[in-house]
Amino acid sequence: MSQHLTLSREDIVRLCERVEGAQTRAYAIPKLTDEYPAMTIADGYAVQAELRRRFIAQGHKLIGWKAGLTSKAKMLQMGVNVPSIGFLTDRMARPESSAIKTSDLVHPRVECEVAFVTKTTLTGPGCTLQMVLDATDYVLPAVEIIDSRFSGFKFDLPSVIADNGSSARYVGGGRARYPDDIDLRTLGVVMEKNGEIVTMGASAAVLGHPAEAIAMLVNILAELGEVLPAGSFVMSGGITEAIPVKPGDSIVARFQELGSVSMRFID
Ligand code: OOG
Ligand code: MG
Repeated sequence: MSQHLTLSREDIVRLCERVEGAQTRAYAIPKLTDEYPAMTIADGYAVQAELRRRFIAQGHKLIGWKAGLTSKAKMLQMGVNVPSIGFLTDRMARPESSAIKTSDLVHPRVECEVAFVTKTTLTGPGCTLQMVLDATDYVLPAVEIIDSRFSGFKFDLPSVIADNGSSARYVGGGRARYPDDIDLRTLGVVMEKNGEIVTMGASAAVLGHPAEAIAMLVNILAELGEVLPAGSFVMSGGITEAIPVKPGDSIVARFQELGSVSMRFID
């Protein structure tokens, strides 16, 4: 990590328990830097790693990873201009077209993302866009349901990293495609909420090419001493800003070349 650790082991465990409580019982907490203003990005990843360790010890399975804050729209919306990563487990996955409960979430928002499924291990540092494309089995459209555990959905980079990049739920679907068969930079996406278009964009919004976000993610994993194993499901980050949802809302994300992903929200 480019920044050093400032938190003690006890602080890391304490903050992890605070984030875990907020995630599993769905309540908002103040951002962690209110109490620990010197917290660094490395501290954030140390809390996130402890959270991952606990979830896996509880029987959750690691399915893959997510890149976050990889588009201008997302950076502007959240006021943070450095990308981040978080992990994804089996407990966060929801089927396409399903009804997603909101009573176990704080203030959910949805965003359209291109997801990659890998067929060989990717290792950093020095992972490139071409290495990602060569290691990609197929791509598919996805909707991420993010849910910051911080009050007012307001945070800074160390806090949001500790909160696992606001990860809450994700839905993959649509039509899987081989990366060589489509131009991954120019995919248009339109999001509809209750039948009305609420936001739209193109995949190049994500670091110029969504595979670039996966390369960035692999290089951050390398700094954490990890690799991206074959068979990982990896989301490249929201193309547009995230849209709030509440019970009764239905969402359809329509992706050029990749089909659509839909879901509805219930209490
Ligand atoms: C942080 C997570 C960002 C994305 O796709 O950019 C993210 C947040 O906005 O709460 O998942
Ligand atoms: Mg996202």
